[in-house]
Amino acid sequence: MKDYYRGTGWYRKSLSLTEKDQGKQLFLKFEAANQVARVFVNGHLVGEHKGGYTAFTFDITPFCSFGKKNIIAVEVNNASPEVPPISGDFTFFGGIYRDVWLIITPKQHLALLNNGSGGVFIDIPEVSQSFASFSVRGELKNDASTKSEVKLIHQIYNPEGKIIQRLESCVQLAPGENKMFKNQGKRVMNPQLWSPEVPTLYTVETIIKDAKSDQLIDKTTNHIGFRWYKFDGENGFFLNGKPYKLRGICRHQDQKPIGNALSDEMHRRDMILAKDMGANFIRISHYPQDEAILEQCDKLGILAWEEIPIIDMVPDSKAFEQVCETSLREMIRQHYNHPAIITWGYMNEILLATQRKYNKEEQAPVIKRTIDLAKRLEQLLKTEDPYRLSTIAFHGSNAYNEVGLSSITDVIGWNLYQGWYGGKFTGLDNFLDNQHTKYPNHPIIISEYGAGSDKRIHSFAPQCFDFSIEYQQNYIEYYLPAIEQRKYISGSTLWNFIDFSSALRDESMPRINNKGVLYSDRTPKDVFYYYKALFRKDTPVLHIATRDWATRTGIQQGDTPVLQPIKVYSNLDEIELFVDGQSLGVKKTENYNAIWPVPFTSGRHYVYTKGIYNSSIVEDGLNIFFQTIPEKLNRENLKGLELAVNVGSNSFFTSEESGLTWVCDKPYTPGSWGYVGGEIYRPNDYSIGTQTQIKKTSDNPLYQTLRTGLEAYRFDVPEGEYEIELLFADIFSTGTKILYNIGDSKQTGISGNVFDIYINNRLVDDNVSIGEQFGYFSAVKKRFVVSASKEEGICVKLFPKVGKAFLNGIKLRRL
Ligand code: GCB
Ligand code: CA
Repeated sequence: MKDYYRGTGWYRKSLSLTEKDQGKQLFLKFEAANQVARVFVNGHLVGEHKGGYTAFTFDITPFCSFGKKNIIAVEVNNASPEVPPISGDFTFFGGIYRDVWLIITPKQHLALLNNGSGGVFIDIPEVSQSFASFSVRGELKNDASTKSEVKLIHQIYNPEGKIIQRLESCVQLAPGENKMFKNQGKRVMNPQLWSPEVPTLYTVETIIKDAKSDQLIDKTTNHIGFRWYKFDGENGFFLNGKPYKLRGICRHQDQKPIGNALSDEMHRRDMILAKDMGANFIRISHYPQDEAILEQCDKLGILAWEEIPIIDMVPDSKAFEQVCETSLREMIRQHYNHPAIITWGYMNEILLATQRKYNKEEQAPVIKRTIDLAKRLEQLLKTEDPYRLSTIAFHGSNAYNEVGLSSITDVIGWNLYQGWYGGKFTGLDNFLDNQHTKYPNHPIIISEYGAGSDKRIHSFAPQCFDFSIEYQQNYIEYYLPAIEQRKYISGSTLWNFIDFSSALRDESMPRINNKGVLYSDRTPKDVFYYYKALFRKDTPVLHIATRDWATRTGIQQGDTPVLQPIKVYSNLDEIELFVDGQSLGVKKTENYNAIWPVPFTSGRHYVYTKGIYNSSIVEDGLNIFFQTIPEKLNRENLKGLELAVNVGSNSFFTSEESGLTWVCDKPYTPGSWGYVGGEIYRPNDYSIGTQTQIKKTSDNPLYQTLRTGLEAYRFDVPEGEYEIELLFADIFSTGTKILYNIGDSKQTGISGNVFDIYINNRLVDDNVSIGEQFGYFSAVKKRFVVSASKEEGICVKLFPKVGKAFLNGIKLRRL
């Protein structure tokens, strides 16, 4: 829902504690609750936490009763103006959505109240081929009313599981004392390095024992990795001393229809998919995510950038800035030990809303507080973690350089959408080369690039913002080589790995941002295999790129088979394609694909491809179900035909509900069918139709395009009885023409178009005013039974009375 619930929700749980638990210390750890949580035990407020994406821990011991039931109540609110983000292109699902732990420790224990962290931090100030140095720090807490003496032990295991070091010390703890420790390890000589190719992990076990009895009291385990890296403005990224391209993804944490409440295995599955695609880098966007993600990145070898969600604009609120600082500290402490993380981030497109909302003068104070906050966060980040770098993501505006934001962090991320939110693909090259010439020392990551796609939409003339699968492929096939070619670009993270929930978005799939290369259910789109072909050299990739369009329709001239291109993504040099057993020839791949024009007739066809990798055969095959639509209409080919046309569009649209395909529009020629007069409705020069949701239909894209100023729609059919269905939605509007402007619902209909409808010169409907009569942005179908005449078949004429006539779709069926 666009207007989803933002407010308070309550959770309640009873917890039975026995006498045995008395004398222990009890903690509740919430891995996350969005956005503000207040925790009560037996009616007492234990604590409050602000921030929806980081963990927090409370000591509940003083509020518990032993030998009976305890009531834990949690109030969570997802409507706080103090908690970042205040806006953003994703749904702020509320509530407790990650795991909650009850942790029971003895009175002496490793401190657990340090910003939701595990409490033990392993610093690795130096790593090289020859040695790595490290130390372990943390705090010990004595919650008893008596003093105590404990042994603190750290055992370091090598990747083979052998103890290579043991650090032991004795610690005296006064009653109630919280004591810091920092233990320096010995150098690890010739460390086995961690890398995406070989993600080698060492283990650090931290143990406390009673000094006298030697009994185990508390224990925690951390995994660490030894690697070093740098970003260079001229030469890009380096890992363990070698140039290394960061090939990455951005990932949101939701999955339809469960929102944010993914299980750990679902998080881990996403990282397995990323690894399978060949990614070696992830931008954990736009907020800290589940521990399971980081754990999996360490294990699989995926470098990571993790960030806190300060998005669009910094509001004038001290409380907000306070939460930003807390969230940054929590994120860093909670994920400090993960070798996967190389950079921390804290802002995304922070001048975007500022620029849109305010004029130049009004912007000054907003920009000032943004820069002040960025500087404070940068300092905090470096204090918290002197060994990692900082990154910030900008949208494609030079303002970030002008106001000085680009010189605050170590690395700059550019979110670039040339050829999507306006402009042309080549705008990407121009922007980047220009930036690099002007600021050659700025290390650059392309922190976002992407295009939406909807598997119901296909086109042989794909164009910007048509949401066709083919346009997304073209976009990505252009961007990725452009990024790969430039040595100075450290890497990129595509937007987005998976289609995700964005409540305010309309477009072709309302409530979904469909720029994913996987659908929300994690099925890969075909373009996933383009990435895989380009990213992976260690395995053969051969994929017929038409799983997204295996049920096809085509307009057929006479009896000649319909030629339609079939693309294969592959990292092999040469591949061959077969259709129904016939070879269509061997082709060399170019930019990891090859395309064949394939002749189709109605029915099922088996498409098969093969190639050779390391002297063994690699193959792929699938069935394509093809339906022809006659170009010329005669008595025979009309039988059983439902001729449906997506008027005002170059795209085929297949309804998910009925399975019917609405073919792309075409001009009328004698003997055939098509439109007469008018033009495709374009609100601006780079997109078509409207992006606003159409009510009363699930076939949004069909109604989102139309032909305006249309004079007639003709079908040269033989005599007989037919059913004609006309589809309308009045999508003309005032208001913004900016494409990336989600949440702006102020679009209002303006049309005032009034027209009469004639079919074969008979008035069938008069003074039709779609918007006025049926509501703007609302789907309407009008169906008529008509007799075709010998002279003109069927001719639907639209006569404007006020403004212009228009039509969004039309369907013909012989009765
Ligand atoms: C962006 C934002 C991201 C959006 C994306 C989009 O620049 O950083 O949050 O989801 O564009 O799809 O428009
Ligand atoms: Ca249409």
